[in-house]
Amino acid sequence: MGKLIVISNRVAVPKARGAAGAQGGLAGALNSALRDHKGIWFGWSGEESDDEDNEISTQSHDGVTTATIDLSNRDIDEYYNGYANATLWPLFHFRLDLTEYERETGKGYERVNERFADSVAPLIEEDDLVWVHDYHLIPLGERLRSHGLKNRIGFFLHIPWPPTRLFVSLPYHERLVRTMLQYDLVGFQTVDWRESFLHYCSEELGAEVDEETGAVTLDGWTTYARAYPIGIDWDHFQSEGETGDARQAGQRLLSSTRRRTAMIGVDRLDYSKGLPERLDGIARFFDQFPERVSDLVFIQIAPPSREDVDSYRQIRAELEQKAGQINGARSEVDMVPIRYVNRGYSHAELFGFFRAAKIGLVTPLRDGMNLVAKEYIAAQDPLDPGVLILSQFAGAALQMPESLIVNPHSPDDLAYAIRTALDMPLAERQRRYEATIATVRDDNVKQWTDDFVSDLANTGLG
Ligand code: ADQ
Repeated sequence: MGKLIVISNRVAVPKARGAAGAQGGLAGALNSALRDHKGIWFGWSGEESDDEDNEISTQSHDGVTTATIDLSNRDIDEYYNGYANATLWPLFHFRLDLTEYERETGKGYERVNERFADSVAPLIEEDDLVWVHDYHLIPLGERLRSHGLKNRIGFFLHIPWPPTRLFVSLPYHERLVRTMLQYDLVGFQTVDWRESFLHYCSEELGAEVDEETGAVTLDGWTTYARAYPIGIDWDHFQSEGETGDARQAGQRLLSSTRRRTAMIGVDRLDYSKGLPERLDGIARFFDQFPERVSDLVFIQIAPPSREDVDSYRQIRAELEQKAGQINGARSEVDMVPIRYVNRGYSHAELFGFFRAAKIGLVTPLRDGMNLVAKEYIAAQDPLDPGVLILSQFAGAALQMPESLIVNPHSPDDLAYAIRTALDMPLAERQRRYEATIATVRDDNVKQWTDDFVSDLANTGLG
């Protein structure tokens, strides 16, 4: 087998020699797979440049080469903020109300995918395996084939796949899915998203579909669709948890809550994460159980993201208003019930916060997987574990059914789950924790990378 070529919208470029080893999560796992295969990671640098003939910039560290290109202002606007994040992201998270359909951004998306293909194709050699990531780059495999590439090419979708009836609202939906059928292997987070994809292929494209093996055959070419649930970087996260930073963060949180139970939420500020609905559930809890207001402090950590997209600015304003209203009505001179923090923290600090918080609240309206749910469980003390309240609409719910599963749209459901978690006896907390920890530990991101890459290497071509 040749090299592994990973292609994603953004690339985590190691800043210094050895830095790749210190990365956690997806970047760390991909870097370790790339090191094993002497690979190349290609994508957008995150920089803007209007220089017409801007070139690939490459760096090599520890056997991994990163290769990046800059994008023009127009490319960023149409491809990234436009088609990827104002069309595909909301549609794939079932939010037709927020989905924008603009011809120009669709063209920009195709243009940037073509540009990615033009730039990366010369770096790919005959036996290399190519692994494309996520919704920004769905048509890239087909573009690479048009450059004559006969390599094994795989694609992994990190977000949900919508039901056929929603998906057909996308202009040129057939064209987009036909490009996916030029890959050898297409991976989804869960069997549910895979099933929706297979349904679309058979109903809308008339492809021959084998539900058992995931084989989709159209025009004489076979693509395999399979589920590969992503996990956390267990070893890295545990070692971060043993640092002084983690302990200090946990102590800082505990000493500030003064015997109240800390409940925590950690999410990118994104409407798919169900943050206003979460605050509605907490407000309902305070209304229904007024005698318990003094038992609880809720900490929501939510760093802003994608602020150039309208719907993201709106969700931020809505959240600030809701948190302000609840706190205005419920605060005492020495205590506010909701702490809302708009910044990021290191994984060590998050570990400390998760361990100190006896309830974890992960309630997306729709989520491909949700790694925060797994990180929360990974950080718990086995002798005195906290309780995870988890949305039935996160991919993670399929793997973690022993969490307190809730409907995030129902404030009553959330309020009831919070009360159940607050009162849950130690024996039941331990039973639920024991039932969940093995999947969080064993189905980790390293295993996920190995599974996908080995399946891709062993998939029949076409
Ligand atoms: P995201 O939507 O970004 O990922 P998630 O899976 O929860 O969602 O991953 C977020 C990561 O960012 C976690 O590792 C978390 O610790 C970190 N993070 C969040 N808030 C943070 C903060 N304030 N400070 C520091 N770190 C923070 C997409 C899909 C998911 C899918 C992942 C991986 O939407 O469904 O699980 O990709 O495939």
